[in-house]
Amino acid sequence: MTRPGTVELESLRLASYINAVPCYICQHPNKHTDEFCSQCQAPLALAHQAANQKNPPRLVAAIGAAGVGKTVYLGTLMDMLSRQEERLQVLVRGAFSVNLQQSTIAALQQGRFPEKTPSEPDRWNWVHCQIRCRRRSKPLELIMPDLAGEALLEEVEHPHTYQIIGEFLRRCAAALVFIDAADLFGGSAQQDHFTMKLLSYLVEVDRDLRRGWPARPVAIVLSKADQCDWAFENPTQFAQQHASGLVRLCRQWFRKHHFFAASVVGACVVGRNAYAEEVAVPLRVEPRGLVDPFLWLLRQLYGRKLG
Ligand SMILES: Nc1nc2c(ncn2[C@@H]2O[C@H](COP(=O)(O)OP(=O)(O)OP(=O)(O)O)[C@@H](O)[C@H]2O)c(=O)[nH]1
Ligand SMILES: [Mg+2]
Ligand SMILES: [Zn+2]
Repeated sequence: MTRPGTVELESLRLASYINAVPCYICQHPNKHTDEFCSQCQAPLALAHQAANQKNPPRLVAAIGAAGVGKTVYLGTLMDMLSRQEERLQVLVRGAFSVNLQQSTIAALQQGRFPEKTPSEPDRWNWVHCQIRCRRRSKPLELIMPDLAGEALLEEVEHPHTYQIIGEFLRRCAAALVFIDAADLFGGSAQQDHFTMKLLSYLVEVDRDLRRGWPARPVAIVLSKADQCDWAFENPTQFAQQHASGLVRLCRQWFRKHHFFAASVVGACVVGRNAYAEEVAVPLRVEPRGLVDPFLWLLRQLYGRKLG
């Protein structure tokens, strides 16, 4: 018996690609009306915004284990930079790019940390920002998504689970790699191991010595440094002492890398949420060292032109 069904005519399928929008991350052609790429789930708003640009936006990765502080760092950094009037002016492009700073700042103002980033790619916040500096007439454009640490771990352990992560990291121009300084200080080797796996994954994605990751700038950010103040005094020495494997790997593979220490809050206490679970409660928002890694990356990417 033949079952009734609907078969899309080949001519109709081809017609739908005449106005196709190539995804900005994986280049897959999508329907103009789609919100997310059907292949990798990146928002098509990125492709629409980039379409009218002479200089296509460059991709910057912010990566690290789950709970390392990526969301808090990115949201606060974007909020600080978009208010700054001197040196460098940052303008966040498109309403969907504002979500990250809005939700982070709202949470911190209410005396809590923002929610964990969901693993589903269509729920990630993608920041597309325009950077104006004195010495350049043309603005620079960057795209930085706030990826979920759990999705990163899954992709690193089982490559191709999250196609979007592989495609994105292959095309990135630079990376901010986060490692939890408080955990390292507490003697945990987990952070060191995961970050080493993550950096090895980057090299696997593109190991070309001239254009691949060995030549791209990598800023390693020791996050939550408020918990171990001396990380601020000498971040490289701190890393050597508490994450020696990572330091060795960086020296071996990444020609342009630098260690930084950063923290968003001045201090935290342990409180309880509505389900009586223990959670960290930020006492004061007191950002330290947030802008330096970002500025360093920009200088590596744009050199003297940055001003
Ligand atoms: N002491 C201190 N704790 C921080 C800081 N930033 C983040 N935290 C703590 O780290 C937790 C996780 O921060 P997030 O920014 O959500 O971490 P994430 O890397 O985005 O995690 P995923 O979304 O799971 O990938 C927060 O809930 C806080 O408890 C900081 O600057 N200092
Ligand atoms: Mg997050
Ligand atoms: Zn895609």
